[in-house]
Amino acid sequence: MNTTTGNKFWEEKIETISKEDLRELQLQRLKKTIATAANSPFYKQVFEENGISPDILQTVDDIRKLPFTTKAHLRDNYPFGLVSGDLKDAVRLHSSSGTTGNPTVIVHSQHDLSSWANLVARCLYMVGLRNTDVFQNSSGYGMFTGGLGFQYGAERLGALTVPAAAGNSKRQIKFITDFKTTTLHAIPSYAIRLAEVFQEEGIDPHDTSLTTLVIGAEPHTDEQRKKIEKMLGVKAYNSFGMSEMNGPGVAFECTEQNGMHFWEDCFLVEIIDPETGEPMPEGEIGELVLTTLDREMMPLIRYRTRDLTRIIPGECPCGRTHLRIDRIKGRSDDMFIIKGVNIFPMQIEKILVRFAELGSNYLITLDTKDYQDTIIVEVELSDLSTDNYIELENIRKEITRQLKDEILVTPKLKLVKKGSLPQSEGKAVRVRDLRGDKA
Ligand code: DLL
Repeated sequence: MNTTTGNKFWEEKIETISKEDLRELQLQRLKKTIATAANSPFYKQVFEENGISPDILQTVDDIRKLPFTTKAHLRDNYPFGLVSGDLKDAVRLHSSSGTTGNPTVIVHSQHDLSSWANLVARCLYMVGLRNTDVFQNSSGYGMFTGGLGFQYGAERLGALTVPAAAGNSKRQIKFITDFKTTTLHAIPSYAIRLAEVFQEEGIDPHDTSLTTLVIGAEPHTDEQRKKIEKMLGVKAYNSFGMSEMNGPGVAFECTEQNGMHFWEDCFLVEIIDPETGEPMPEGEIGELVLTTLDREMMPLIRYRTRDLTRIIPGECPCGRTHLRIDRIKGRSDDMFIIKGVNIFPMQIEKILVRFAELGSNYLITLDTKDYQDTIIVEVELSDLSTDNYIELENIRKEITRQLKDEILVTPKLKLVKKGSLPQSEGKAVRVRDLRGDKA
């Protein structure tokens, strides 16, 4: 670990490890993970049924001999059926906010929390955070891992850490100004909201000490990132994680801003065809499947994330050897089908972001009318839009045309007043599917 300001790496040796050494390290850790997992009631049964023991692994690719773990397994074995360690050594529990049924629960030991904090420190160091910086976290604290996850990581790095927590934008801005915050963590939809409040308060964010933004936890397009960077006068780095894999600190962009490095010493990455479960050809989009390699209380093996992405081929000029994944295209369960066409919300966002007359808050509603699927896109206007009805109508037609080109069906587009769509405190809700309600 590195606390000096001159070095480019938090842990140079591990971040620049050769591919051969990395594979060897992964193999050793994978064997250990399987041996540990066998102590949980769930994996004990799975391994017995499938005749699995650590010595079936000759190479890392032999992981394919093991079955997948899914969210349903976590729910069905709620709360502790996948816990492999002794609960007396467990020190923290996070749970997801599942809307139906049991939530998913992840339990951590002291070792797990320390490993997690180190990974988050590694990410933050990579984008330039140092112990002389002030790091402000606008995530919700509590069960959502963006709060405590970043808190302990930034503290491990040695930055002065401000646990501002979610909401209260005026107070966030006061903290940024008074404490000279240099790096802010925010979910992308909130970063936009904050930029708007800066404007309302008559403060130019470019005049503050803020230089770096860490954004993640929800899908966003590269266009959205650029817009946020411009509005707040910062460099914004994409951060990927999920509670089942600790939380944040799983994959993170470096200063090249071209894909997120996946920390392969702690996670084994597979990209599979979500239909067949077979590996996708190199560089192609598929479902991300992850195995923890450094977790002792609750290891997960071949966990199906439902997130769709691809591995970016080639080496990164930053010198880190850990693979890079592309921006998350969506979740396989986010995709909706309208008139037989598969659509991801990000395809719609990509078009909306092109228009300066539009704000960033939008809502897609799927409904049925006369036995036909309909798609309604409501989007807030920005301060740059006009009041002139004819001009607005022309803009509406142009956006509708571009949306049709992208998603192949014609949506009903409604331009609505700024601030009129619901603004969530946590992750933005972009799609409302009312089709099932009428059945
Ligand atoms: O969102 C952990 C986190 C907190 C990540 C703070 C980054 C920053 P969950 O609430 O379990 O955990 O949600 C995980 O969010 O499977 C993805 O679908 C989505 N997601 C997370 N990061 C990104 C990202 C946290 N950078 C789920 N881009 C994941 C797109 C993301 N989607």
